[in-house]
Amino acid sequence: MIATLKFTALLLAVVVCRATQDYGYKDVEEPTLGDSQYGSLWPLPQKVQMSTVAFKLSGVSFQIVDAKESSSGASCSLLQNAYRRYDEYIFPISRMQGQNKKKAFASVSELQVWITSADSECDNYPSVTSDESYKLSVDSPVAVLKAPKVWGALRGLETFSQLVYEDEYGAKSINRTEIQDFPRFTHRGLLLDSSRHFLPIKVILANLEAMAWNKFNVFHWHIVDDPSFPYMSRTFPQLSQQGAYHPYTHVYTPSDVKMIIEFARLRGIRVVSEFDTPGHTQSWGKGQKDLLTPCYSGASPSGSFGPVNPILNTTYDFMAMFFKEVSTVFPDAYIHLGGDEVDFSCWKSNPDIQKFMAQQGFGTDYSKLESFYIQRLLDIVTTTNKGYMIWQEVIDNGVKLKADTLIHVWKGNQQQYQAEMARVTASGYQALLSTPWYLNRISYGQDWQAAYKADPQDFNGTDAQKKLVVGGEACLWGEYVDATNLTPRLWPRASAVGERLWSDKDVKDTNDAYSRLIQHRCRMVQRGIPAEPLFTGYCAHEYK
Ligand code: CP6
Repeated sequence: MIATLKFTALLLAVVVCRATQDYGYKDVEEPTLGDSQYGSLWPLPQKVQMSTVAFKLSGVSFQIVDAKESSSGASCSLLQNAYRRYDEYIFPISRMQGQNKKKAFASVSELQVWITSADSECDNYPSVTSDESYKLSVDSPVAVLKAPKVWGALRGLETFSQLVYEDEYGAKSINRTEIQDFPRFTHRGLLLDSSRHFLPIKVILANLEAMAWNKFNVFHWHIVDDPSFPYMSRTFPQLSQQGAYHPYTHVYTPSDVKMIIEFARLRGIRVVSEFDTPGHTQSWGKGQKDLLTPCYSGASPSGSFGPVNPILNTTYDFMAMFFKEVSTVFPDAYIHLGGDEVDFSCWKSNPDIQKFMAQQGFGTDYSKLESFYIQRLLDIVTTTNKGYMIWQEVIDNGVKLKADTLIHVWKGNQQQYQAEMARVTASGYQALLSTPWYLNRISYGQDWQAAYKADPQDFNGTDAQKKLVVGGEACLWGEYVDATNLTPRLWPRASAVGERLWSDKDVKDTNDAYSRLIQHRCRMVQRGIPAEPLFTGYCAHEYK
């Protein structure tokens, strides 16, 4: 391993000299590549004590088992499932590989998983308050993973698998280690957009898997938008029949959605759906007559449609029925209601809307009309007992929100988004940051570093304000992304966001991160996720 790194460092030195030429782009320097004392751990746990004493993981007999004191065991399929998964990550090819059957070395024969709290939450859905903490103690002859709930056990299993490495003979090894770990932020999300391009279920599942490796815990499913409506609604089947790219092949059926939610649950990931209104709704209009505002050209309708029509009672009747369904299909306590980028030009052109504006005393301030719509929508969703998330425009327009609303900040440059985080939290709302993590944007060079350096609590505000920051989300908008390029565009750049949201705020040494991330990326590739390279180099497993 060390020899490999030295060789890579040499290569690096050669390339760094060449990178001084001006190619017309602002290049980000490659960090110095050395060995991290933390091996390939990613994201870095809160507290790690790693010794140089190494044990063999006996390939013949090593197993992950329930500790006998554990409050959860054989009947918990979430755990049994996870044991099988991690066993396969640790021994992907053959359990016999490089093994000395006579046990000549000190070895670790078991990882005992001990759920310490009386209620393991095995059959629950993960939630905002789920306890993801765990303690991991690796010693010979057994390693012990202690967690109050299954959610911490899942995180700890991932960490354990990351501690395992191959010695020079290819035998699985692990060092004596003590880890205490918990997340810095409760909301560590990833947005995928299945409207601009339909995302096949297996792509979504593969990325949920990769999310778990990076300790993400929220899948923000931007499921419908202007171009297509792939969500198959039981109440309004015509929405996807008319609005999807294809009514049978490019839709998510109720059982597809169920499967995705269960796959995510087994990995401690919440699924928060977004049904964005009143803008971004062109595809809704195809299957739901009179939902969208007819735009006018002069005195007559132009034939095109704008945002949801906010002046009709039928609109709110529809929304009430639609969100009642959505609230039962998606078990999470939160729904994302969108509210971003509402284009006023169509509303302005429509004489009925103009009349309504006058009646309501809105003058010509169309943001008042938008707020009127959102206010009524929020009242509807409140009756379903869900909390909501909303894009920042809604609060920018002055809508009154429930105290537990989450404001999703996505706009502006660094100075602007930091001011917005300060504003949102000063108003007492919880905030979620995405602006620096638009991974759909690409550039030449190491842009993971900019993502890595951004910090959601980095703004001028009191401690109370900082506490209102629940985390952030990496976003992969789908205009230029489909099944062919989604995964490598996302990983390992999303991993940088994963560490920022999980690890301590003082974990920001980019050289150390670089060394761990290169190995973490190779591990993702080895586990079957085509994560793109960070720079020149190779993965040890490529030659096996
Ligand atoms: N779709 C929706 C989008 C975007 C937003 N909402 C978006 C805006 C700017 C960029 C990328 C995506 N495609 N519904 C903004 C929240 Cl750069």
